[in-house]
Amino acid sequence: MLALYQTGQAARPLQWFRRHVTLITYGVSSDDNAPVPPLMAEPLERLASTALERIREAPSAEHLESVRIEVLGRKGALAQVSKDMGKLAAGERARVGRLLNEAKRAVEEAIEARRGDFERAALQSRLEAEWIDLTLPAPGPRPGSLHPITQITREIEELFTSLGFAVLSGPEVETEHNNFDALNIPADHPARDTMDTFFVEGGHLLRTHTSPVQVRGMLRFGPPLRMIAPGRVFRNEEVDASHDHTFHQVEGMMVDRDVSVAHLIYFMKTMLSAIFRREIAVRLRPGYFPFVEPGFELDIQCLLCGGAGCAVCKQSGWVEQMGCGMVHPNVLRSSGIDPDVWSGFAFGLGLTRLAMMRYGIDDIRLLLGGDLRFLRQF
Ligand code: 2NL
Repeated sequence: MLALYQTGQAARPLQWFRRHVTLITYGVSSDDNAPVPPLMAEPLERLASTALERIREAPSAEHLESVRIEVLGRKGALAQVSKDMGKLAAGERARVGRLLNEAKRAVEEAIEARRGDFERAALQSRLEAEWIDLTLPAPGPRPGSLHPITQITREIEELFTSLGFAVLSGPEVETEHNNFDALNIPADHPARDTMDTFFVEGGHLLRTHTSPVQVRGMLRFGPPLRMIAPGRVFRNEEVDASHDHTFHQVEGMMVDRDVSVAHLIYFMKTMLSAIFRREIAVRLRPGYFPFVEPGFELDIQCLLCGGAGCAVCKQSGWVEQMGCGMVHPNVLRSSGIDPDVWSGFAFGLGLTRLAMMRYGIDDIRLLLGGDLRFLRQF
């Protein structure tokens, strides 16, 4: 690469030097007589003034940096001049050296100044975008919400406590006796197949319903007795959108002298009207549960069509809601209550199904899945 090309004379005035010393900083011409391209012919001063102009007009800090590298960098234009100075005569070299230093300082200062412009502009735009009003009151902790099943459970608890019922709870790991035998479901009873569950070492099992809590209630308090037992129960289920291995129910019972189906109907209507927040019509059909006699399937009049018939009630006007009945004498006896003196009604209501109906949840697995995006909606 050709660089400084020297006109020969040593002691020319500076002005002359500025006009005539030609810097060839880029490229090589194969033909020495060919006109030198304008960029290659840039005198040092023009190199500097072009650089200063590019610095002034640099649109961004990144662009400015690329100008800096081109001009001041190790392989930049000024470095090239500096390298080519070796070919000058000693006197010329000193003058060119001075010029070079001046140019370098001017360019460096201009770059610093322009960089300062960009930094101030960047700070200004951050200050405009990121300000906060410190006089505003703090937002405080984000409020949480109760799980939909907890909400329904609490409503039902409130209603029943207002009607003189106790709210009881009991262990989720139960004895086979409390979960089955005491409920008129002996070892060889076919109902055991429909309530397959998880057994743990030592013969205990995960309760399949909250009935064992009622057994404990009867043993502990005796009659007369009004109680409900909401809670988590377990079944060995093939899990899909409508079956989970873990779900919630509430059972309840009232044992007193002369309790009849009339009492049962009154309390069920009252409970369901509170849950659905309107007057609910109910219908009883015979239904089988080993722990009651007689046992009933309780239907409510369809809330969508009011009983006229629609897709939800399959044109029948009624929707199956829960099971209930009069406590079986064997069950009373097992828990130390004389069925000749006392009678009672009992019921079981699926809270999981109720929550799904109320909130339009179409997959049971969402309820216990723990996904906050789901839970935050309640
Ligand atoms: C259903 C049906 C029912 C009961 C639960 C009960 C408990 C005792 C004695 C007598 Cl200790 N009965 N519970 C009675 C009838 C039906 O549940 O389909 N539940 C979701």
